[in-house]
Order: sequence, then C-alpha cells, then structure tokens
Amino acid sequence: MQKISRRLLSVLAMTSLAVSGAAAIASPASAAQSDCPSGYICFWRDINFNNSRYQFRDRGWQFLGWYGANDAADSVYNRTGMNVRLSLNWSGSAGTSPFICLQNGAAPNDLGAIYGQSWHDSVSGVNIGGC
Ligand SMILES: [Ca+2]
Repeated sequence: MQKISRRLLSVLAMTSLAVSGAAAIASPASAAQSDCPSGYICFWRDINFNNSRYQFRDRGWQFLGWYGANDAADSVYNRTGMNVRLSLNWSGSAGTSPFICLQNGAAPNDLGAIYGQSWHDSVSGVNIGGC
C-alpha cells in the first residue's frame, strides 16, 4: 500500500513537473546514472547515482528546496549540453557563493569527495547555462 502511494506521488510529481519543465523524482529502486535523460541535469540523494533523483532542464536559477532536494545531493550528471553553475547557498532568488561550474557531460559521483566535504549534502542552487 505504501509502495503504491509512493508510486502515485511520483507519477503526480512527474506529471505536474512535466508541465513546468522543472524537476522530477524517480523511484529509488531504479536509480542509475543512465536514468538521467538527455537535456537534463540530474541530482541524486546518495553517492554513485543512488536514491531519489531530481532533474532540471530550464535555464536560470532554481532552488533545489522547491523540490524537496535542498542540502541533499551527493551525485550529479550534467546532460544539459551546457555548463551548469551549482551553488552551495541560496539567497531567496538566486544561488550565492561558493559555486562550482560543472562542465557539460560531467558526472561527479561523490560531490563531497571530489569538491570537498562542504559539498556533501549541500547543493542549494542550480543554474543551467550559468557559467
Ligand atoms: Ca545525500
């Protein structure tokens, strides 16, 4: 029953988000780097592209907290075709320093290990084409 409810929520989230073109959440059971569709940047809650996924394709700043993903991501895959700026903090309307510029195609599997422990469970803002 709980599994059905979770799946329904996921479908509802994907439906509403498809309209806004922002983010979607995948079932943790199917988590894999290859789940990230072309044209998106995907964030996973755990290292090595595991657990829930959040994906974005719109340009301009977005706050991961709008999708329940603030201070949670540990792995990322940039398939946007552009460089993407990630911020550690959020001002209310845009990301604020410190930043990472993630090259198109980059797929850091452990943000804390690669960019320093301050990036573990700490990404707040994403800006596709922002660097
Ligand atoms: Ca995490």
